[in-house]
Amino acid sequence: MALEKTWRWFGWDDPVTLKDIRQIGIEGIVTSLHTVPAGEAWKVEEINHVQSAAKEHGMHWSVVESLPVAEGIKIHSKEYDRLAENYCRSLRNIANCGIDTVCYNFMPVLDWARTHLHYKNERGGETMLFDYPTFAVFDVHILKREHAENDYPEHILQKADQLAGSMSEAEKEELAYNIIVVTQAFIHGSVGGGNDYKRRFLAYLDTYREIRTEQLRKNLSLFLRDILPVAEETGIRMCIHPDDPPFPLLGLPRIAGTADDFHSIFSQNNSSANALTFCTGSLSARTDNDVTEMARRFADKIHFIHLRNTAWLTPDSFYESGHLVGSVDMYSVMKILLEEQLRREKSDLAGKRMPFRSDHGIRILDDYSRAANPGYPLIGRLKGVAELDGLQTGIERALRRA
Ligand code: DNO
Repeated sequence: MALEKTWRWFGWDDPVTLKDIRQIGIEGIVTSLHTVPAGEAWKVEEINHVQSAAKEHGMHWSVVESLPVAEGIKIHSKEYDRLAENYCRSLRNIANCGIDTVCYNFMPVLDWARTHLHYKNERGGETMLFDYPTFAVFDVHILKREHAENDYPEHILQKADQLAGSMSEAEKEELAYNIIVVTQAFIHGSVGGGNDYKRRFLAYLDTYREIRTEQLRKNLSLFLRDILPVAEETGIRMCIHPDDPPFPLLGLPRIAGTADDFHSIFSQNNSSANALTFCTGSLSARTDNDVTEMARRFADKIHFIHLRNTAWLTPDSFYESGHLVGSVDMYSVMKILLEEQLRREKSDLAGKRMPFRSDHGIRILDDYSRAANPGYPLIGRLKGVAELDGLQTGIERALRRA
């Protein structure tokens, strides 16, 4: 009944090798074709190359994270038909290579956002933090986005003014570079590096000028209308990843952060192809999200799981607090997930598998001597998967007895 243990691998440049991952006791790899730009179709040979490597190491390619959704799909541009067609072609090829689970997100321009990548927690480990006033510094004082100040409450703007006054030019540059490039580049970021990355970023934001919440919802519906039939036909479970953080940023709409959002997405098409990546860390970054209740409500829609925790430093900032400790009641969430896994096994449902990965990790010990993408240190994630696996082993044993 245990959930499948998976690990995000960034390909052959990843300092953590497939051999290392296998030693951890991982069963499935979570990865993407990181060199194929968003919007282009994935080729069978390239997918098979990764699948064979995973298999040679006693694992399999469990989940595609992500098959990126091009900006032209999110804004439903003139390019839409070609992009949607390529997306469907990729899905067919992914299915041909024996993969049945695909994670994607529908966040405009920025995938996830953090303002501090090296925040020291109380034990001296390094983690990531999102501070709303610092984010306002980035938007209002550094990018100087037109009318940005209309998108923040007064108390945040005041704090941002003070902060901006105390930051050096180099610190401001680093903040912008981290948000636009460092946290995005390794996951199919739209903007990329180079000297004029801020200008290009603003140009991307501008393409959303006419797109408010309802329009973005509509664009997601059109995308699902076109790709879900292919997912159904090929047996792929399309798992939308929650917005991270789950509230609007930069004046852009966010439409996948609350129970109501997911209800509206799933009520459009109730097949198992229209599914959820249950990311406890992302969902917990909103105090009105009851993460345990969301796990219960959407259990049958969950086909991929990211487990991590967050804690509030101030009412306007949260940090990643590890895996078991924080505002998410990980015991209750894990119990619900295992009960769902058991239910699927008993009812012999297709799509039984519920792969999870320890999402992100705190940088500790040897992590300081090894390069890693933000959030993906080896030892911190290894600690996470060990803790989570211990938790699931205990709960599983108790459920079986009952
Ligand atoms: C960062 C992650 C994101 C997430 C994708 C899913 O660590 O939270 O890269 O996996 O947005 O589509």
